[in-house]
Order: sequence, then C-alpha cells, then structure tokens
Amino acid sequence: MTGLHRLYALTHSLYSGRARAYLIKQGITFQEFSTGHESFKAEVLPKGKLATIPTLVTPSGDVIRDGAAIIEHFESANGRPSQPQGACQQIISALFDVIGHDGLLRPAMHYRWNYPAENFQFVHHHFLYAQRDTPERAEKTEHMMNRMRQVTEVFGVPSNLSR
Ligand SMILES: N[C@@H](CCC(=O)N[C@@H](CS)C(=O)NCC(=O)O)C(=O)O
Repeated sequence: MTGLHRLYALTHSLYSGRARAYLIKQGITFQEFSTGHESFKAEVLPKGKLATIPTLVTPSGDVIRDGAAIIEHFESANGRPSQPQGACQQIISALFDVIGHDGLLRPAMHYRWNYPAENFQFVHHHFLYAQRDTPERAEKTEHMMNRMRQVTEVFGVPSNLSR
C-alpha cells in the first residue's frame, strides 16, 4: 500500500461525496477505493467494525469511519481551515452542513429510488462496477441495491412503485 490517505467510498454515495469534496478542496492527496476492493474486507472492516462509507484509512493505518469524523480529523489537525471566522457565518455554515447531510437525505433518496425510469441505469451501473468482477457480481449488486431500498424506507421514504 502507498503512503497516501485511502478513502473507501462509492462514486454515487451522497455521504462519500461530502468527504471526497472536502479532501479535494483541502488539497489532501488520497486514493479512492470502492468497498468491493479486497482490502476493505481484509484490512478496513476488522478495525472499522461497520461496513459504512465513507471510511478513511490514514497513512499510519488508523481507520476513521463517518464523513463528519473524517472532516473533523483534518479540521482539528490543521487549524479549522474550512470554518468561517465570524460567529454568524459559523452558524450558517453549521446549518448548511446539517441541511445538506440530514435535511436533504430523504428527498435525495426519494428521487433516487422512486424514479427508476430516470435513475435505474445510473444507480445500477455504479453499484455493479463497485463490485469485483466475480461470478457473484450481479447477485451482489442486486443484494446491495435491495438493501439500500430497504434503508431508504427506514429513513422514512416510502416506495411509490407499487401504487
Ligand atoms: N453519518 C454517516 C452516514 C454514512 C452512511 O450511512 N453511508 C451509507 C452509504 S451513503 C452506508 O454506508 N450504508 C451502508 C449500509 O447501510 O449498509 C456519514 O456521514 O458518513
């Protein structure tokens, strides 16, 4: 492995997008791997415990799971480069963060899963290519997509497909 940070993420994952954007914006050099990469199961899961993304592995091998924790890791080490100076701006910034992370989650999931005519091909493509090219690839893709459909309902977004 290299001496770079490793970001385990999926191309189309909203939370991955937040962590990825932070790393790019801060000029932090990293390599991105999908959760289908063999190192995720072999090296990352034993330390991270839960298979969620984004998960970051530092060059020294520490595993940081959760986008907020990843951002905080760099913010606290580097004098909070992303935090605005003024108190009002800090409140607005925190509001953007919570609205982006939590408030828009349900609309995002609704439009992703309840409009297959527009989105199925895109979502399926990215779930498929996140998996290693094994004979079980199609089955794993189906399993992952069904799991995310279930999670979407748990978030409070009912499926409108059978109506
Ligand atoms: N609060 C976490 C949420 C991470 C999260 O829920 N990620 C989703 C994908 S976008 C996930 O890994 N889900 C896996 C699962 O539910 O099995 C963060 O911001 O990192």
